[in-house]
Amino acid sequence: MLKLYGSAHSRALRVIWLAGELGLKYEHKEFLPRSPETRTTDYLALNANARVPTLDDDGFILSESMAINMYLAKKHKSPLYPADPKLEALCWQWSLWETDRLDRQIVDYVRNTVAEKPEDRDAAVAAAAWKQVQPAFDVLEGALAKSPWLAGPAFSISDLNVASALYRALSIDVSRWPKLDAWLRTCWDRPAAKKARAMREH
Ligand SMILES: N[C@@H](CCC(=O)N[C@@H](CS)C(=O)NCC(=O)O)C(=O)O
Repeated sequence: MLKLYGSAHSRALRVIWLAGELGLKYEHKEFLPRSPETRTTDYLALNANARVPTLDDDGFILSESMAINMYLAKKHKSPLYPADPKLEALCWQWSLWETDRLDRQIVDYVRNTVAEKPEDRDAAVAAAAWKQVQPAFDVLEGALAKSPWLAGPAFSISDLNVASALYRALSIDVSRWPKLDAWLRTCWDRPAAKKARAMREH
């Protein structure tokens, strides 16, 4: 039995999107970040970080959203997971790059500019985050100017992992990076992405 811990209001969003692409059935424990459910002894035994998402695949326990997506796509022999080791490596490269360069930064920027109530925003946090988001967006723009997809000739787990992590960028103006803008919207236009997004925004 496959079980996913983590609400669509968390980084589980990217796993929900992938599960939709793969047509997987799973039990969904919609735990919110920092909720009491993530602090129980049972949950801490699955994920000592007390964070979401966590995957339980018939007793195989995995955390880290990017690793979960790579695992599921590979295990289910998805066309989204390239067989060519070089393209596979590019998928790892972009997923790790996103985690390092943008994962926290884009959330900090968007929360402190548009997502939170004005009284809860911190302009200094937003400014510091934006300083990091801009060069990372330049890198993506450069890559997407050379190729419409991040790893190989078609949409892959690489695009899914990076675009899903950029969910927050959907609510800001990124037209300064036209390739990134178009790519992000194309990725999020996929039926599984729209379904995942609807779960978050309903
Ligand atoms: N690198 C981890 C990050 C997991 C993470 O930070 N999840 C957030 C929700 S999006 C969380 O559970 N936060 C709870 C906390 O900070 O205590 C991943 O990608 O899975």
